[in-house]
Amino acid sequence: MAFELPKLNYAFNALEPHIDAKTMEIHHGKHHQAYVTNLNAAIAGSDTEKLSIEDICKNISKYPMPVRNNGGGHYNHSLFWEIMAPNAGGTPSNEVGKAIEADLGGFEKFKTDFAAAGATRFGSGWAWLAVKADGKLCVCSTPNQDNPLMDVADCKGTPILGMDVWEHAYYLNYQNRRPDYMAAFFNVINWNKVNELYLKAKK
Ligand code: MN3
Repeated sequence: MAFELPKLNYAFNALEPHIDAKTMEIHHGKHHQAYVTNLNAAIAGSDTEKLSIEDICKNISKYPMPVRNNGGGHYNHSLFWEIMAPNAGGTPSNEVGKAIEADLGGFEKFKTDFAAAGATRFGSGWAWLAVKADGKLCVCSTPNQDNPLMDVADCKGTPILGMDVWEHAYYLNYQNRRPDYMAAFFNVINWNKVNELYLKAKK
């Protein structure tokens, strides 16, 4: 088995009331598990099994669509679980918070731009905060399970924060109210983890 479903660092109900337990249970145990199972099936017996998910994403144009969709799904969700936490949110004052001020015109503007990236993504996809090759932050979105690591992405960089705007991420609790889900998401962002990823990406 090349890839495995990562364990959550918190209980399914730990992000309530912002993200409900049933959504977390299905999202992690069914959706993410399916990406892992389908990725493993797509690469079974090939040398791709020896690669990291990051390296697969970086050269995704060389792979068939099942690897792009399920490999992206595995990478994106593994990041997603880590950048959320109970008793989180707020305004970051750490290094990434300072970089948001310097590179993105301040935290309020970042919130507006990040929500707009999620709101204007038609259908399914992700909104991202990423570190570009020049070390500066950027906000963007990708369709389906693509991400900024992929060589096919319109916006390229190292993702440090991702927001899933597929309906399966919010429909049980928020139905069609994607903006309400996105507003709630800001209450569970684990800025300590985002900062850790920011510092690592800057190296
Ligand atoms: Mn999802």
